[in-house]
Amino acid sequence: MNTLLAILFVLFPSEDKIEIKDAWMRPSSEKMATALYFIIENKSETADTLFQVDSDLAERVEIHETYSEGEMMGMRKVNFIVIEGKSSFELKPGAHHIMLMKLKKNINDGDKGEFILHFKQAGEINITATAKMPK
Ligand SMILES: [Cu+2]
Repeated sequence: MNTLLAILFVLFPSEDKIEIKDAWMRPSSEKMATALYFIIENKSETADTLFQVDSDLAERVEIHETYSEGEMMGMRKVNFIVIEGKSSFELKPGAHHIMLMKLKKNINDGDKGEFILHFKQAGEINITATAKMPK
């Protein structure tokens, strides 16, 4: 057995504290914007924070929330999302989402995209999202 690997397993148990489910994004076109959605499940006792998302698909990636003030509906950038311990948080249309701006290429129905999610506790998590039309 690889000794380094054995040491790493002792230091970092492979038990997943954060699980990402149902990652999907809206089809869109080059130079336009689109949104990425997923469910974050925090299995640990302690809260974790999503503070950055990286992608090669877009020139800019931001964490957004949707807000309404009186008659006004809009969305704006937030710096992070906190997921309390033993709970889940859903990014979905009309709520929090990951905004992909200035797409580098078309995203067609069925296309797959790779993303790196950065959490304060869980570190980097790689996910794959599939493009599909919202229901
Ligand atoms: Cu947005």
